[in-house]
Formats: sequence, structure tokens, C-alpha cells
Amino acid sequence: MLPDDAVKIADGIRDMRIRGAGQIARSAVEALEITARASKASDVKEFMDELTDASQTLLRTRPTAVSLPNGIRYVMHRVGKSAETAKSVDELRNISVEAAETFIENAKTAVQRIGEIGARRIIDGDVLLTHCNSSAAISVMKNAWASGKKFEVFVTETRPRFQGHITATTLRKAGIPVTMILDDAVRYFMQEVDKVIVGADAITANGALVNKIGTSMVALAAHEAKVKVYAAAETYKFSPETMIGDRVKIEERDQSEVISQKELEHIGSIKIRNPAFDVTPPEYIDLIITEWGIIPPLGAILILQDVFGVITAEELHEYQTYEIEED
Ligand code: RUB
Repeated sequence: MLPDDAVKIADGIRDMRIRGAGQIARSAVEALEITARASKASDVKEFMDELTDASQTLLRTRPTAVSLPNGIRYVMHRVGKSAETAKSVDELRNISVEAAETFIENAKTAVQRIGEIGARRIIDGDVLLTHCNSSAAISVMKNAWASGKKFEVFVTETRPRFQGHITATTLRKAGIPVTMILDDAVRYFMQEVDKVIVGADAITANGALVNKIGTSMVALAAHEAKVKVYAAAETYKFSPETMIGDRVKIEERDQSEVISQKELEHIGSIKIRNPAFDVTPPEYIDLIITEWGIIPPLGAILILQDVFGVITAEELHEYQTYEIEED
């Protein structure tokens, strides 16, 4: 049984009250911390079972943001290693809490650092375009604005959940001039744009970007118009599974986000598809801005090798201290 506050976090991620890959990871790790603090386990094995249960619940909430399993892996790997020698539940609890707090702290620092690094790529007079709502991309724009650069931003609505409204509000509050456009108007306006800047739910080993549905069309329009595309991505969004040939799972959400039941009945029997993310190939991305610096997409493998080492499928599975159980 998960503590109520951890259940609330899992529910919040599932129904998107908690959203955006970075925040999803930080909240999931916080849920592990809450579980560790609340545990009344009488021995180390029982404590590990409780944390593993919590990990399983959190991993099932949303499938695409790789930051979620990477955040859980960060904590569980450290706790799992220490469980072999830990003398008491309290010792292991402290290790869990410390690992969770370190991950959350590092993740926040990463977003700030990306902002500082990325801001250097923005110059006076730039017209930017962003899609969806990314705290990493916003950090770049806010840092650039705070350093005195003057620019404006096209913000897409980002249907069906309208995350563009959140982005527009945040940028506006920072004083940045915003023009909101329909997602479908991206190509129409692209000739006025100097740089596209978006966030990431995952970066694959070959440097592809997994982000909000529509990102690949934005990148395609930018490529055609010779406009630069920057992805802002913390290193915990790089997917180790893609090093061994796995693909990032694309979440498909309910049709009710696209059309009401009443409208659907009016139209008649049709199929609705609602993928929440898409994949932009590395050829359409100029730079990935990480907290370690700026890399070309094909440098993604170097980040992965640095974080996870050169690993085989067996090692990756061994490295994980949990497995996602099939339902
Ligand atoms: C959010 C989305 C964001 C990335 C990066 O999708 O696609 O661009 O998650 O965000 P959703 P951040 O609203 O479906 O979660 O930079 O904040 O991690």
C-alpha cells in the first residue's frame, strides 16, 4: 500500500495535473521519498518490496517521458546496491531519502544551467517559436530575456490539451512579447522565425527527439525554411534503452481529448487516434542544449555512455533494480 501522498502524485501524473517530463520525474522521485519516509517495514527486504511496489505504480502512470524511469532508476539503483549490506531499515531509509533529494536538487539545477547555456544562443531581434510547454525551453528564453536581450516568441496552442496557454502565460509574466498561433499555422509563419526552441520527453541514442505531438512537423517546416531547431533536454531525458535497440513507447491518449462523445455520435462510426508525442529525426535538429553543454544530436550517444557506460542488454537489465511488470 502506497502512502496517500504518493498515491496522489501517481494519480496527478496519470491525469496530467503533474506534467512536463522534468516535473514528472521530480514528482515521481518525491513519491519514492514519501514512501521511504512513511515505511513501517520491519526488515530490509520488506522495505525494498515497498519501494519496488511504489516504483511499479509510478512507472505505469505515463509511458513516454524517459525522465520518469531514469529518476526512479537513480534512486532504486543506489538503494538496491546498499540493501545488500544495510544493517537496518533506518539506514536504507536515509539512503533513499538522500538519493531522492539529490536527484530533485540536481534536476532543478540542470534546468537553470540549460537556461544559462541556451540563452547565449539567442540574440537581439530574434523571433523564436516554441511548441507545447517545456520548463527547460522556457528557462532558456527567460534567462535570455533577463540578460537584457530583446526578442519575441510565437507560441503554438498545442492541441488537444492547450499547453501553449501555460507557456504564453509564463513568458508574458516574464515580460516577453508573445504571439499565439494555431498549430496548423506553423508553416505559414515559419518564414518570420529565426529559431525554434522546444523541450524533450526523451532523446534516443541516435539523437532523435521525442516530444509533444506536432514537434516533428514544426521541425520539418523549420528545416524547409532553413530555420535552426534547438532542443533543451536535461541528461536524465536520454534513453539508455535505445542504446540496446529498444524504442521509446509513444503514449496514445483517450479519444475524448480530441472529440466529444456527442460530436462523435453525430459524425458516425469513425476511428480516432490521439498519440501524445512524436519522433523528430536527428537530421532536423541543430543542437541539443543539456546542463553539461551544447551537443549536436549525434553526440547523444556520448552523453548516454557517460551516464550509463557502454552497456549490453543483460547489463542494462541487471543495472535496473526493478523491471516493469506486464499487467
Ligand atoms: C509535455 C512536453 C514537453 C516535455 C519537456 O508534454 O511534451 O515539451 O515534457 O518539458 P505533456 P520539460 O504536457 O503531455 O506532459 O522541459 O518541462 O521537462
